[in-house]
Amino acid sequence: MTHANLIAGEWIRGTDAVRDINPSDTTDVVGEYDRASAAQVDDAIAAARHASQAWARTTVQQRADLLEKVGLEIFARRAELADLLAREEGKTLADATGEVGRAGYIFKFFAQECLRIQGERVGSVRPGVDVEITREPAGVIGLITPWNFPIAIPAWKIAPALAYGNTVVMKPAELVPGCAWALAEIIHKAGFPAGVFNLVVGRGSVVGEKMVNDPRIDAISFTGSVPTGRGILAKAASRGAKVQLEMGGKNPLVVLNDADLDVAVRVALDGAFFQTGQRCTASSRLIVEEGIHDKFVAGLAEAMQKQVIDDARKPGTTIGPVVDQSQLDQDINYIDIAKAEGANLVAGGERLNREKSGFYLSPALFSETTNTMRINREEVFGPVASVIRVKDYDEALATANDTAFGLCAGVVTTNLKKAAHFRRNAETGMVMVNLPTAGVDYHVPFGGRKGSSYGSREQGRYAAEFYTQVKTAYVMQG
Ligand code: UN1
Repeated sequence: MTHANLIAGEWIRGTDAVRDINPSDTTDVVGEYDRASAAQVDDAIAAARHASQAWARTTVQQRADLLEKVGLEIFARRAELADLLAREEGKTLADATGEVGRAGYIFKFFAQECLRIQGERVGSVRPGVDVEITREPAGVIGLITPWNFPIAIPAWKIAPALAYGNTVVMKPAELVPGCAWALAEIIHKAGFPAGVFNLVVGRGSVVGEKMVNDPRIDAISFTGSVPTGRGILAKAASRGAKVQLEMGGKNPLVVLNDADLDVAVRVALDGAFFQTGQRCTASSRLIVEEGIHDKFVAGLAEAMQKQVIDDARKPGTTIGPVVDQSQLDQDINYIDIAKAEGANLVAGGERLNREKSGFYLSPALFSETTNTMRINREEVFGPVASVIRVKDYDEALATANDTAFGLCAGVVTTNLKKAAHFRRNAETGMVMVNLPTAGVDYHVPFGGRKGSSYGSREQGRYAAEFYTQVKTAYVMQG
């Protein structure tokens, strides 16, 4: 089955197509998704621009009703969408089901959020003048989404964009066009006016490039790698566009001597390896205090042996495959780098063969690493984590903060004072206490500091910062 792009409310066929491959079984083609040509991207941007004014003037009730409809439809099709997600991306069916639910709730949340768009009225310093501060739509938004959350990340960008009265052109990652296409179909069928939401599948170098450079796009929200994000920022900012970037992480999980060992192992296993470690929030640096170090490493290695690495849709699988060959090559390359740097491979890191031909890799745990090694400086984006031994809490905190990234930091401890201190002093946008660094709520701000993020926060009501622009009106009283 072929899938066209959604441009100005019509399904427009492309010239060539992306083959969406199942990473659990590379003989399984999930579908063919047409690539939009540069001229078609141009049409999509023109359509979004054209639809922009009328959409900005719709009532909050009209927008709330449409978003609610999308949310309900996602829930009605949850099982089918989860199967598609697990099939094209490789996360387990349970994780995929959770992610589809998250996407549904995000639409429902922003349906309500439409009704809460607020302004302010303040007194003027001048007599006889009223001052009113309101939020207006940012305009036409370009969304560029990654492959690791094929429906939740599109949802958390599209829903606020539409809720606050913007129109959208979205380019999903070429590895996972299936979920994006399904979501576009749901949005189309819900009855949004033509051009309010446009889907353009294609390469970053063609479609993404055009979106980033086109002056008719007012703002770009991107989630993906650091080099791509930096490139987008340079180009989009140079023409004055608003930019929001969510990029990498090298998230620390600190385990203190007083931690409950079972909690520490469970939190590390989930944070580092679930969803094949393919989360920008994954815990890739496990910073462990001396007194609990050996027990923790042994406990985590034991828990890793119990994982079932297999077809994402097979009952019982706990960790699915790596997303594709090039990501697998990158993971294996970093495992080799770590070995060459003198890290000790405690468990895993092996290419696995299963009944079907997929990109299977056993999760890899390194010990005896230092924070200066490349394995602890650079993001791998796979099921690879390393343990850094530290002598006390102060060294743990300093090590946690000694990184170019700042997305999320976690601590496992039973000591309230240290938990509170860590929470205050971690140089990250998000902090977790006795919880994995990955796995976040859908209604509160998401984002990082330092090299992890740029611009204002995503999600929850904080999303308004990016998707609206503020107007201050001074009115002479009649
Ligand atoms: C999560 O950990 O639940 O790309 C969300 C990512 C993040 C989303 C993580 N933007 O991994």
